[in-house]
Amino acid sequence: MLDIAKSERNKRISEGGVFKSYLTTEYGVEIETESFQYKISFYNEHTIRVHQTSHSQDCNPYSVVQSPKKINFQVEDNENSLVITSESLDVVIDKSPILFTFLNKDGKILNQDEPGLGIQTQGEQKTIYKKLQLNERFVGLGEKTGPLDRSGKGYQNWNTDHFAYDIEADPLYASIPFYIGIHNGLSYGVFVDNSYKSHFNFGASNNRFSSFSVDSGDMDYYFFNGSVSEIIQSYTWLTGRMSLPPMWSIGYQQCRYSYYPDTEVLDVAKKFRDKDIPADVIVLDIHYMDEYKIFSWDKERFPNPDQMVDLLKEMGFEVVVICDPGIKTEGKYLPYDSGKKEDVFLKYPDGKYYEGEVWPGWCHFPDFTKEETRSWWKDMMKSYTDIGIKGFWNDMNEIATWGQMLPENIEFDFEGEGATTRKGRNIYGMQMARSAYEGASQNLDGKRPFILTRAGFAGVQRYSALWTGDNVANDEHMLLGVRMVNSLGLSGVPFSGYDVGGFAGNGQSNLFARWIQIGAFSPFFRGHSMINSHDSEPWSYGEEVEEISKNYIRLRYKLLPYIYHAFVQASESGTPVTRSLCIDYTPDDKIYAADFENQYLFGDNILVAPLASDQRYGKVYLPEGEWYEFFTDEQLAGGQEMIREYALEHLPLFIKASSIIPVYGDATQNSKNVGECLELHFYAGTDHSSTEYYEDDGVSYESSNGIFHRRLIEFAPSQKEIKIKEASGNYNSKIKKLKLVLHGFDQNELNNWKHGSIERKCYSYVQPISNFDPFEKDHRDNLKSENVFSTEIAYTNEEMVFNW
Ligand code: MIG
Repeated sequence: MLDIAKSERNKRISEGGVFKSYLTTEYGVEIETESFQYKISFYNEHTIRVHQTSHSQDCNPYSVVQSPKKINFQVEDNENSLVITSESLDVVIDKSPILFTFLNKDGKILNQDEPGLGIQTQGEQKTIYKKLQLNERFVGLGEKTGPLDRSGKGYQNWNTDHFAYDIEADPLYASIPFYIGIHNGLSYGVFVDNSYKSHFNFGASNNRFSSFSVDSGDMDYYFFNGSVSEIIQSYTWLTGRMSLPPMWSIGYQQCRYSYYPDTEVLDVAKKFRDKDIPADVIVLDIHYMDEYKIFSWDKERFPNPDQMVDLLKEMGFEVVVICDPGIKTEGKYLPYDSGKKEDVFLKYPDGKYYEGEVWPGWCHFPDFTKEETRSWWKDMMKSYTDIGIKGFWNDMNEIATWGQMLPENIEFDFEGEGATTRKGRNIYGMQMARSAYEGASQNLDGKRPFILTRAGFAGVQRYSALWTGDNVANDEHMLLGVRMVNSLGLSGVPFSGYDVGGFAGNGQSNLFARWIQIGAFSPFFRGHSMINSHDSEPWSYGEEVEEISKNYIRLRYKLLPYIYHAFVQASESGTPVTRSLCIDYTPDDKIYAADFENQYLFGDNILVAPLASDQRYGKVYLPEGEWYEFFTDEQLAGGQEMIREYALEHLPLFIKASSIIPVYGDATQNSKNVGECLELHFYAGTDHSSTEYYEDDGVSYESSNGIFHRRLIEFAPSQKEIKIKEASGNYNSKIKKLKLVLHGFDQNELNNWKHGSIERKCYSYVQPISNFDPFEKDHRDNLKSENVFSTEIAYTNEEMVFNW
């Protein structure tokens, strides 16, 4: 008996196998053990793939868009280990049993397999155990609830529809098996490239290891080294980046489950214009359809959809329509008939189409993992694109069906490789988003579409924005949404957001006021709420909240050049639009504390400290450096915690000293009406800084043909110089007038200003709120700065230099 137990244990200890032989390849090494093959390959200097496989490979063809690259490395074959050294990263592979250790060039251990556990197999499930490092933190993993630092927590990846989820619920709609580990001033990333259900343990219920498991398929992961921001760059290089979305999709979007009939849709749009609240999009939820059948319109509620779309366009609105994947199994319904003819639907192993029940009734589901299906979907989408619709909201693509128990034996094409639900489920939503993106891009003849999805997987950012599903109208959810969007940003998805105001339940007016303020600093900015709940538009909560909403929506539009530039950064380097402070202030323990973990940088320079709706005092932590209160220009030293009083209309926002913020001061109505004046705001400081002003037509892909207007702006305080470099690109900027706005500058210094007059002014990013309640009078904050200097000149393409 004892012997059996012992040999069983020995077997479990060494499941990585014992080294037999190895071979050096162009990209790394291949190791044979008695049980497995390990393929270790460099993808770039900072990215190395560890792929454990047996004779038949079982990989994910959908997430990675790069292939291995030749870089310089050496292999040293020692008695007990194989050592791979490269310019930025070394890997030591113990031979008996196989164990991996990753080290940086200072010889510091970034990450290592836990000796004694290593890799283990139970049935088809494989788990890698990693030694828990001293005070190790874990961030990322995409759309997950819970804290910024996930240490002590465990999660699963299995795309799941979860209405009104609990604030600790897991899993949710989208899965991104990528996280970043942080310890001892070091950081590394791990992307587990396997679409089966996966499990991550960051030291939950144990003090020995962190681990990741895949329920089946190959254990195939990528290891990244570098700073947190370099790791995000490498991960998004590997899995692809967002292409620049249409400018209008970055504006305010108004949604409701559901606006109907067409006259109500037009009324809502008109109300924005009458009230002078900017907005770009009206979103149509499921009631636009005839009995919820996709690619159809309800004939009574929407008799002339093309006319309605035209009228909305005249008012300056784009239209986004919801798209559910289920195709009702009903004859004489084109998508059903042609879908059967083209054989595009998911099947059971016996070849019968899978049928599941959802909004339209019993449905078949297009197999988006098949090329022919994606091209069929593109043709179906013509009914929308032909009438000028450019926005597509992909819902229910987990796949959600009544019963929430998608059978596990359904077969997916998987680009001809074949897979069942177990491997295909997490991929489905992403491939639906891909179909929408590729289909709409082709149908729209050179115009950028806007694609939104609920479900997704690693790489979904190439096709779509993502929102966090059915949240609840309360403070905890509002703050959770901020963390989820920040976590998505750490995980390669820069364009994401939450239902502003809360989807399920009815929120109080203060909650909406706070939520719209915070939402204005979210990459995707959309108000949405559920059927049978109160109205939830910016004017639905009384005049005070309407004024607040108007201020912050307008502020969003004023900041469009700053935000658009952050989107350009995301599309070029993967740097997210909302940046958890763990990106730029990684070693600062304070930023992970429960009081401060929701704070983030919006773009390069604006720090947002979200505040709950009932909080009149905000606890804020400013990391190292010098800061300005955004509205008042009060100067604040970083590296300190503060408790500050905040009126309801005042969101805690701070600007880094030496920042340059481009602003469209005259923006109105929508993203097409940003005015002809570019304000460049400079905040006095000691550091040199630079940014770019970027403009293009906002709707086409012509920027890739050089049709853009782009220029570097440099601010050198010690040289007392502002330099706006010559513009590059062939786009004719709409800007005619340049306004320099200097914050925190010394009057005496500016006496030397050499470029005409510069005047001391009062500046405010927002309008004062009316005094609705005399008792509240003392609680109104004075959101303006008295100490700003500004000057105006003509805007030209040549280099402009200013000294003082
Ligand atoms: O079964 O289309 O998350 O935003 O309003 C619910 C109706 C289906 C779920 C989405 C929500 C949307 C709703 N949808």
